[in-house]
Amino acid sequence: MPRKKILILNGPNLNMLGIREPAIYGRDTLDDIKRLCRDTAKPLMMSIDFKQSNHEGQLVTWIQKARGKADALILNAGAYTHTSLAIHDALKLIDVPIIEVHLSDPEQRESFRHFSYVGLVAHHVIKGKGAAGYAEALTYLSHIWQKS
Ligand code: DHK
Repeated sequence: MPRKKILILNGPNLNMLGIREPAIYGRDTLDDIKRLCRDTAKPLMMSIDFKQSNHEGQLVTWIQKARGKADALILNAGAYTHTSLAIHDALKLIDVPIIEVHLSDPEQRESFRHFSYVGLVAHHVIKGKGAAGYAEALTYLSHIWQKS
């Protein structure tokens, strides 16, 4: 069976993980999370493309380019989760499983983090599990593909 290609996108300020509010986001850096994803993906016969941008338009472009190329998308859109209709619309262009991931649990935080434009189109949401949530997203995908 060919390796499944997973696009993992990270939004604004996630490049600052490790330094950024560690009590909320943990001490893992984005490179640590990338390594965790690589290590988790390998035995699951998945290849990953792991990216981060602080720019909404860049994230939209990457989502558009995933059309017909990626087999699934794991997305932590950072603050754009709660604001970006543009990312929401781009997600509707791709016909693959979308897993929304958050390190923290936005619903346990300020009310302005409770609504998610990504959640309206995501197949599954993993939140509040820190870096381990990314690994769980990969495992979740392998389970849905095993069943199908
Ligand atoms: C990351 C962010 O940057 C916040 O803006 C979101 C999310 C929560 C996270 O928990 O990974 O509200």
